[in-house]
Amino acid sequence: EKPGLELTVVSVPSYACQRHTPLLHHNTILTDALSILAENAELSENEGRGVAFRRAAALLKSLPQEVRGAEQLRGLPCLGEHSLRVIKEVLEDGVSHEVETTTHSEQFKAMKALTGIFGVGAKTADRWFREGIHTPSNLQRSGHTLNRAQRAGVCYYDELNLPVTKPEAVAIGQIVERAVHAVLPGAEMTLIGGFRRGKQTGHDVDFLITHPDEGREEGLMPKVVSWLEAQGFLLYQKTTGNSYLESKEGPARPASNMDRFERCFSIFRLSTDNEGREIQTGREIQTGEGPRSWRAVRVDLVVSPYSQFAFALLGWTGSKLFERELRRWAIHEKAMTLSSHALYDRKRYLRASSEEEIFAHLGLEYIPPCDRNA
Ligand code: DCP
Ligand code: MG
Repeated sequence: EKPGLELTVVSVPSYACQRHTPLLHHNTILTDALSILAENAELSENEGRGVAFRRAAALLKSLPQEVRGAEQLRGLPCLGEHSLRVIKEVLEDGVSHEVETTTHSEQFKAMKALTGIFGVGAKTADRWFREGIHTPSNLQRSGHTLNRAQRAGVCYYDELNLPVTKPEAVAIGQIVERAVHAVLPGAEMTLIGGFRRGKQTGHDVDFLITHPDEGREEGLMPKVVSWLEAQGFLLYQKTTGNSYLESKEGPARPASNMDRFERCFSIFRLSTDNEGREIQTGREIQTGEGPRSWRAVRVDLVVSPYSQFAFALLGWTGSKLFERELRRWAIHEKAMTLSSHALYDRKRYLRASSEEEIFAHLGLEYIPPCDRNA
């Protein structure tokens, strides 16, 4: 063995929720390759395969050094046969044949382009692909009837595929805060999702809203949405109601991983005009009709009762794989069920008012949001 190549890792735990995974890490070339294969598997609705690649990538993201040779990977968990093969190829040749073939494949490109339309999932995109529709313009010419979300998705396609910057997220946050305080004084708003994990860009901006007096948050979402609509901040919105059943023993046990909070999927109209009132993101959007002074931004709003706030915060901070790993840890290692609403030790509801308490209930070391980038 070549000297100096051995990683100074004694052991790496196998669940991503047991590890610190920073945003910036040492193995981007490898994780980019694995992420392409994960994405392709997800677009082909092969969830198991997607998760396997995501777990392998997450393991590499948590390593303290760059991997230079396959021998350094001996004894590490989460690296399946297929992932190892891809990693070795990239280490030896600089590229993986399978990754190259995938990124150049017509199907992958079309599926990415079509699922890049807001309101279009893998199933719909696949159906259209089989009909010979490969791009949003193919779709527009096809004469297909689109639903309201998809029409907005096509209309703002380019902008919604432009990363949302941190200053834009902050500007949106100021607007949402004004809305929330206008309709319910004392309500609290927290930035969640990727931006809470320290990301500098995102595909959307996510916010969690609550009120310290339990019950006051009920019916809050329609009021927030009406205020935003009246002020002309919304290009699109779809609100789904809270369908969560509560009993004296605490929130109902999760029937699935689906959240049942009051939720609003929206597209904001964010002013980018430096002459504009409060928002100064200084970004000019080019359209077919020339430049304009606002851009469309995807924004997700979630309302949670105060008693469930810590669970909602933990469940909505992500990353998606980190969340999945937390739930897997809870079930398989602790015989507990975790959701964005509650944690149950068999039948017993475990109360928590902070993320730290939830990690403690789960017997896990606390991992701060910036280290949940699995
Ligand atoms: N989430 C989840 N499962 C879902 C939807 C959301 O676990 N089906 C959680 C984890 C995500 C968070 O909510 O991190 C926000 O969802 P996003 O899709 O917005 O993901 P991110 O904010 O992490 O990424 P991006 O920067 O692309 O918005
Ligand atoms: Mg997000």
